Amino acid sequence: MSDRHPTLLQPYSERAKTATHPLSRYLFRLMDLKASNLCLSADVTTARELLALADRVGPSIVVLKTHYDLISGWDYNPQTGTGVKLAALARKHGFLIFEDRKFVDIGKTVQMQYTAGTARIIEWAHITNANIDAGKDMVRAMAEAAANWKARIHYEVKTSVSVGTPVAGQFDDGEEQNNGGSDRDSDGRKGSIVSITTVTQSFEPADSPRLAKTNEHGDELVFPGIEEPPMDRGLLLLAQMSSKGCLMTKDYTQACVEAAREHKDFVMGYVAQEALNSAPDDNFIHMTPGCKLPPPGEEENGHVEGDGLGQQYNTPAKLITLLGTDIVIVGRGIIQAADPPTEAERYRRKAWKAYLARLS
Ligand code: 6AU
Repeated sequence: MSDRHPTLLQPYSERAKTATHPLSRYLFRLMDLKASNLCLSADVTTARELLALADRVGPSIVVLKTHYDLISGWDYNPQTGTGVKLAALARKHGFLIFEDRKFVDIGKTVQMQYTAGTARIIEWAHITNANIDAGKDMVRAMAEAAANWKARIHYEVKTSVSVGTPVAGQFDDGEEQNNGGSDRDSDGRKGSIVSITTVTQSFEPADSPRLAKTNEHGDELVFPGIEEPPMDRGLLLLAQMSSKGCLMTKDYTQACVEAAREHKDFVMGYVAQEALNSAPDDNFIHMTPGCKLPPPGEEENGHVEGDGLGQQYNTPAKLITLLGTDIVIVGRGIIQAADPPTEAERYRRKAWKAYLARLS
């Protein structure tokens, strides 16, 4: 870690003023507002569980991380599907969506994987990540794809279909589809889940506050205290991994740092195990997985065992105060707890305390 880089001692509210990427500026402000530097890794297996978890844990987090490809019943409909429902929950609770896709391929392929195909990740995920083993041109390719996407939606014909803000317990589970229940339509969907109340067509700039965010009843909830995030998309470079025996070398990590500096308008920062800001004007954001707390009642900073499959864990105090990361990413530590929202609050408090300790 670059010792005592100025960003290690700066409050997130200050870093919000100097970060280059609009989404980073927004995220730092959100962290300050919610007193949270916690990302939930929502590694559950059904769309129903994912949406219910996002709704219950949303108040404690600033980022929700998905692996859409491990979710059964993911609904790909671009207007009413799982991505849209997640986006509504993100607006309601104030968090960003990070699809942990770990793109790695030639530039043309990653452009297509990012913007098209079944999942159309760019449409619903504010943030995604890339392993740049394939070379730095891949980052340029993704940056171009994101810029083109933003330009295209700027004046596209917008068909807005209201879906209402979902709440826990109301979510469809793809696995249950086609069971022929009487409350289902011919597609096997529960008629009560998605109520299409308004269809409008208009030409509207993407930064319009009205774009696809309101419905006839005006009942889509929006988190108070901050405006909605900018339409920009952001990339995190997978610079270091938490797993035992990881083959990423120092040279690879350094190449990530160079690629980030070359694409400040698209790269928000890193998924890494330590802070990588070293040049005077570096202000990249760091998110770190492999984070777990010892069970309540045990020594707070004690050793935490790995998962037996290569994952290694550190406490929020070590990762944030000592190693200088900004956001801790926690999956099983929260999901497997008896009450995930209570456990998420415990992680939020510890991670925030570790950040305050770093400042002082
Ligand atoms: O807290 P866990 O161990 O249940 O989950 C950790 C999550 C998983 C991994 O796919 C992801 O974090 N992850 C990543 C990411 C975010 O890119 C990198 C890494 O080095 N280690 C890691 O666990 O969803």
